[in-house]
Amino acid sequence: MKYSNLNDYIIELEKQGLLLRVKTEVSTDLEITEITDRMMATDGPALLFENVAGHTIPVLTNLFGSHKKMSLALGVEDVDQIADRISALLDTVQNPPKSIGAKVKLLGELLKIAKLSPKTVKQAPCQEVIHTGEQVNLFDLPILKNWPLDGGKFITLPLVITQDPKKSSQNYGIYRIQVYDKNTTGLHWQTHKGAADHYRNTTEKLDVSIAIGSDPATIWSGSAPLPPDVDEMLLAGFVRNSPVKLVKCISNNLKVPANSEIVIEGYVLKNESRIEGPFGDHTGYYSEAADYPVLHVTTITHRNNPIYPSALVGKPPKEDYWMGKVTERVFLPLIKLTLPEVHDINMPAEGIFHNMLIVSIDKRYPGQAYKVMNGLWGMGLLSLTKTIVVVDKFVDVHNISELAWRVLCNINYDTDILISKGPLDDLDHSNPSAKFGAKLGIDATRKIDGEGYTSDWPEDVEMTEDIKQLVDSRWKEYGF
Ligand SMILES: Cc1cc2nc3c(=O)[nH]c(=O)nc-3n(C[C@H](O)[C@H](O)[C@H](O)COP(=O)(O)O)c2cc1C
Ligand SMILES: [Mn+2]
Repeated sequence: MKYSNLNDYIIELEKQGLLLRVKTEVSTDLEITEITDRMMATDGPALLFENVAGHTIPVLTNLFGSHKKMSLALGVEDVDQIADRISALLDTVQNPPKSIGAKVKLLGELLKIAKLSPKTVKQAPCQEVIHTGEQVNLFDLPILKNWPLDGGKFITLPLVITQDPKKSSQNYGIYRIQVYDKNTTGLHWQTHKGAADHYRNTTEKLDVSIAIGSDPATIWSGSAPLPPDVDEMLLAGFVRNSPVKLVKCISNNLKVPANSEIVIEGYVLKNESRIEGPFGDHTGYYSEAADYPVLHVTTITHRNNPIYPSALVGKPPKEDYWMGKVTERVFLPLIKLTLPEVHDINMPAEGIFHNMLIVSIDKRYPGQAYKVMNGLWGMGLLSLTKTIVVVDKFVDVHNISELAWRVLCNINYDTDILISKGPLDDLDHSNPSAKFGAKLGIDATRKIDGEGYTSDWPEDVEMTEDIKQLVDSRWKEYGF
């Protein structure tokens, strides 16, 4: 395990020259956003604002704002290493070994996973200071107003914890929180998210706890779209290589990461809602104000000297892009379990995740591109994807120039387009009947027998290997 808490990560960032401490007094009202936005745009360091007007708690921003920081945050050279560990594990489970020695090794691997399950502890740093009842005041926290037309102050990096009333498993999701007054907030869990499902299953009252600031793997795991009832803390434990320690909350029975900086405990009532938003969202537009459940805060606990982390979203790419890129890499091996022909995927920044997914496939039979589109549209939060573009395995999905060339050449608008239907992301503002609507699938693969293509598919323009070798060997002779 690389980091036992957020401060360990700050120390590492500083060691790597990836953190700046800002000692000048700054305001939580737009100023920190503008400074952070400029730093993020130039691939700058994380920022620790130590002198926040009206507050004693420092604010940490841009903690995840690049591929390099995300790798450092998850304790690896490159985030692909985590995907490789998942692939290796799936491989051993899918192809159980025959020899006794290898079987013992597999058992060892599985036991290691069991050891990475979250553990409950009795005492926790996040409960060093406890505020209950009249002492609860959300305005003590240096919560930012991010963009000029925002409806108020928003907590943008909270780990929101709920439990399905019908089950024992907890869900962890990052859903922004708007502060209404000193002890009530909005809770922006969107229709298709884990907590929204728990709320739908609630008859009267649902307990909610919110952990702010933990070790980076634990924070990130809240953004991972795991299937319902798969514990985000097991994923965090796997990434950290060490189990997450949880502690029971003071005023409800939920468990929160013990190493959190700040914890907000409370409950929501069924059938109580209030206007939440507008908010300068990760789409680059303000998301519309709409009704969301109201959190009644019962208790706030924190460390002796807490740090308040905040994520900046807005016109892409922002911090959510880098967090989501890790998810894209980590989930690729899991997508391949169901759709083995998938070679690679890319969710480009401009597509803000739900608007575009580009997928390359090893195509073997007619119509396979449509199988893959339909498969993806049936898979968890990928069901919200508005546009899916399918290309052949040899196309580099991360090279948008190559991709545009291939797609524009290959596509026949009469035959290669599928307009389908399904759920849409709550943040999609293009469709008047939000949350449900049209999707576009583009089959830009090479057409084969059985797909109604009657000519021979043209060859790529390429030089022969022998001429390349000849020119290689004579290169000096040409006198360049
Ligand atoms: C910085 C950041 C902010 C986010 N804000 C929200 C939000 O306000 N509402 C929401 O539903 N999802 C939000 N998400 C996306 C969810 O965290 C993500 O969909 C995750 O899978 C939710 O967990 P769940 O699958 O357990 O519901 C945000 C993600 C990030 C990285
Ligand atoms: Mn979940």
